[in-house]
Amino acid sequence: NPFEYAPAPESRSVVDIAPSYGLFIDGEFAEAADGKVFKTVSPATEEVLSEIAQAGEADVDRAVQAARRAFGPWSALPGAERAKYLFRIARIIQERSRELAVLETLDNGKPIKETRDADLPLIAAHFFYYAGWADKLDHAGFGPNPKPLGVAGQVIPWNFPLLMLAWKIAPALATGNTVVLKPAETTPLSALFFADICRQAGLPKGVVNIIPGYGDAGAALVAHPDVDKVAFTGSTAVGKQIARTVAGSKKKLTLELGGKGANIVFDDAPIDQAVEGIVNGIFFNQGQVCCAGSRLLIQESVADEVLDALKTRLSTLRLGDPLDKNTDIGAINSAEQLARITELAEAGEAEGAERWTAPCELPADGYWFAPTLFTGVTQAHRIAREEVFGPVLSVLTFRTPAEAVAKANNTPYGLSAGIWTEKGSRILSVANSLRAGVVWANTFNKFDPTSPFGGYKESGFGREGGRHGLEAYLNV
Ligand code: TXE
Repeated sequence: NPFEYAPAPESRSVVDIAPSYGLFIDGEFAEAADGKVFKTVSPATEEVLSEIAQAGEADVDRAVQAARRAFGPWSALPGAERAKYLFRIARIIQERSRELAVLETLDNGKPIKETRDADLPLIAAHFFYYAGWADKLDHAGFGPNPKPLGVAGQVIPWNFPLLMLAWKIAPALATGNTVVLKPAETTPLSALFFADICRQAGLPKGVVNIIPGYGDAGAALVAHPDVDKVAFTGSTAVGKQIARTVAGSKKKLTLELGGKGANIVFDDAPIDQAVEGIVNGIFFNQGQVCCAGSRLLIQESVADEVLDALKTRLSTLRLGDPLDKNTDIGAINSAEQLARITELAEAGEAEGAERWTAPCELPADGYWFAPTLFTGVTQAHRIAREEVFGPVLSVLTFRTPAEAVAKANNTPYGLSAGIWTEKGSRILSVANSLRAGVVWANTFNKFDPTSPFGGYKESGFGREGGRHGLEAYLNV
């Protein structure tokens, strides 16, 4: 029993969740115009955490109008003044990071180890980084005096709720835009706490508006005629729909969609290090990561060795209470996502791949999926082509570097890839041949606010992060 000696879970008491929350519009929390609400639950226990006002079309309109009114004065502030607000927000995030980490873990289901050590530090770093740009836009290489676009309508997913918010809001504010952001319906809480942080930082009202709701609210926001810029992270299907809505309008668009990343292990790779990277690549955040290394490509001569080491390592992972500091694998975010993962894993078996499941007990309540890998996968299998967005690794083999590259690129997606080899020359040649927005070498899932992130092909377009991330919010 892996839980027997586990120390006490991270204290839930550091976060005070109110029984209900309103929409954050024009600096105030308010009910939805039609009074609708929805519940957000903890995916690890199915306990209701809070009741949330559900935005409809009228609320979207109210929020966009508030952002429009705020745009004039906000964009007219000297960059150094906007920077002060962003620095203040970054510092408050740091001060409240324990509370936010516990909150995010409760609402999302991911291990506290991840929210505490990965999400929150990256979130604060993102605000610090873009705060630093706010007074230097004339020197960002876009020519003199680049101008903000106006009102940004931003729709984000549930896998990194507060980090995706940071990726969207920090560059938008630094460049002088105002924001209406719709968080995902299963993870609205950290965005609402962020609204409170905006108040704490004294951010002028209307500069940031947070409107929790479902896809219909996202669609209304994207279609609103007074929105100047749309930024979306989510499924490729919805991304395509948004592209159709925005087509022909004045709106600027960036899309960050799905992925099917290849993690390529060559025969000269440092195997122990590679195994850690493979585990991180697909089991971090239960595999609910757009840039997950969900396809493992192993050179044939080391395939058995790598798989043995991988199974041994996977057998040591602890699945369970996400608030326990020792937990490696938390809950799946929702019943719907669990159903999607289950369906694709069943398709893997039905199509003839061999399924291996890490030995672990699944808790009775909540949404859980044990770390799973499939061997004997061919390129035609659905689990080799479709994004599972869960803790499911598809293993393929290759003989030559050229074959590895061909297989890695044989996907409609192009977000991420990993290379494991001791040869520097091979890293360079393979990385240059991969059609992916990010290629990691001898590591995986490393993020930094200074690096642009985004996709090739159906993984979307536009870049977030780094200097390039500014461009998406400027007329240059
Ligand atoms: O995504 P949706 P879902 C992939 C992943 C996952 C699948 C489905 O493969 O299994 O998508 O997840 C809002 N107009 N990714 O259903 O529906 C929605 O309310 C405007 C990859 O959760 O795309 C939420 O806020 N907005 C991905 C956001 O879009 C709409 C992260 C994402 O939800 C809308 C998430 C509409 N018509 C899922 N319909 C990544 N790239 O990281 C829904 N939304």
